[in-house]
Amino acid sequence: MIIKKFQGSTEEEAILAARDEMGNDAVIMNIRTTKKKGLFTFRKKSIVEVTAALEEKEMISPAREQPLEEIAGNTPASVVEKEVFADRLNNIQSLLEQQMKEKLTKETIAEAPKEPVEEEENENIRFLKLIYQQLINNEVEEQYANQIISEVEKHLKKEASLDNVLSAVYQKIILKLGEPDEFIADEDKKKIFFFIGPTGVGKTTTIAKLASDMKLVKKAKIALLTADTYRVAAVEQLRTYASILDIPLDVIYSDEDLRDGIERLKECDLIFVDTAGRSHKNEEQCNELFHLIETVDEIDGFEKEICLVLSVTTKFRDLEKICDTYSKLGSYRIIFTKLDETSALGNILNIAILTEGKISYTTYGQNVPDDINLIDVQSIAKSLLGGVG
Ligand SMILES: Nc1nc2c(ncn2[C@@H]2O[C@H](COP(=O)(O)OP(=O)(O)OP(=O)(O)O)[C@@H](O)[C@H]2O)c(=O)[nH]1
Ligand SMILES: [Mg+2]
Repeated sequence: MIIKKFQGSTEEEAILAARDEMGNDAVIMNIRTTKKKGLFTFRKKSIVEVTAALEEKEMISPAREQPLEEIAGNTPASVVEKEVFADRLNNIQSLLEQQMKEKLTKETIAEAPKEPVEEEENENIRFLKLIYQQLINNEVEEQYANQIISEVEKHLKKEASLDNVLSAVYQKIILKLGEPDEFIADEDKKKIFFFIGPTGVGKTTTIAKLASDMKLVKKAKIALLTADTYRVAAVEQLRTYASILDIPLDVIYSDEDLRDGIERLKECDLIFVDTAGRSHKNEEQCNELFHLIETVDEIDGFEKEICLVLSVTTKFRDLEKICDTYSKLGSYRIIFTKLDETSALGNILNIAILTEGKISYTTYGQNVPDDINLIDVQSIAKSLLGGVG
C-alpha cells in the first residue's frame, strides 16, 4: 500500500492534489487542519493535510506458507482503544473490501462460487497478509512481522471478525514494544545515567532535553558530567545547556576525575554523564568507554544506569551490531532519536523484539527541551499499521 500526505489551503484542494497524483482509486484515510510550527504562528494560515492510500497491485505477499487451520481462540476487540483506532480500522477494512470486490468479480466470471465458510477464512487470511505487508512497508524486519502474524493466527477463532484480527495485531505490537520506562528522581535512590551510543545520534541534545524535564518538571537535584573531551565544541555545547538550566557541569578526563566528580556531586539525586560518540566497530574506543563506566560500581550511593541512544534512521543491520557491542555492559535502556526524519518506524519494533529491552523515550526534533516524549507505544503501533500514529 502506498500512503502519502497532501496539503492544500482547503480540504477540496488537498483531496484534488491526492487524486491528481494517485488517481481516483486513492482512499482518503485522514484529514486534518494544522498551522505551521515556528515563530509567529498566529500569522500563519491553516493548512489542510490529507492522508491518502493506494493499494498496489502486488500488495499481498505471503506472510507464511502453511494454512491457517490452527486458528483457535479469539481476542476481545474491547481491549483496544476503539475510538481512536476506529478510523484506521475502517480504512484498512475499506482497502480490503475494495480488493475483495475486484477479486470476486473476476472469480464470478471464471469459477463457481465458493462455500461461505471458506470465504470467511479467506477474508481473515487476506487481511493478515495485508497487515503483514503494511508492517514490511514500515521496515519491520520480515522475521518479526512473520512472528507477530503467526502468533496472532494461532489465537484467532475461525469466525473472528476483521476487527478482532486487527485489534489482536495491534495489541501484540504494543506488548512487544513494552512498557515505557520513565526516568524518576528519588533522593533515596540516587542514580547516575551514562548516555552512550554512536556518533551524532543526539546524545548531548537528549541529555539537555531530559535534564530540563528532570529539573523543571520533576524538581530533581540534577548535575551533568561530560566525558566527551574529544571534540573541542562538545564541552561548550553541554556547558551552554547547563548554564541555561542553572545546573552544575564537570568535565572528566579520567576514571579518577569521574570518582572525584561523583563525590563532589553526592548531594544530587541524579547525574547525567555525556560520553563521546563511538563507532561500535572501533574496539579500542569502546573498551575505553566500558572501562570508564565500570569504574562506577566502586562508588557508593549511586545506582548505575546505562542509556543507549540510537537513531531510528540507522539501518537495522547496524543497530543489531551496536546493540550487541553494548550488551557487554549488561542491561540498558534505549532512547530512540530522530523520529522526525523518517516515516518508517519499524526499527523501534525490531529493536524492542531483538533486545527485549526497555525503550524509555523518543525524540523528534532539534528543539531543546520540547522535542522529546516518553515512548508512546500506542501511537507507534498505529503508525506501523499504516495509521496516523
Ligand atoms: N532531526 C533531529 N535532529 C536531532 C534530534 N536529536 C538531535 N538532533 C540533531 O543531531 C545533531 C547531533 O546531535 P548531538 O546531540 O550533538 O549528538 P551526539 O550524539 O551528542 O553527537 P556526538 O557527541 O558527536 O557523538 C544535532 O544537529 C542535533 O540538533 C532529533 O530528534 N531529530
Ligand atoms: Mg555529544
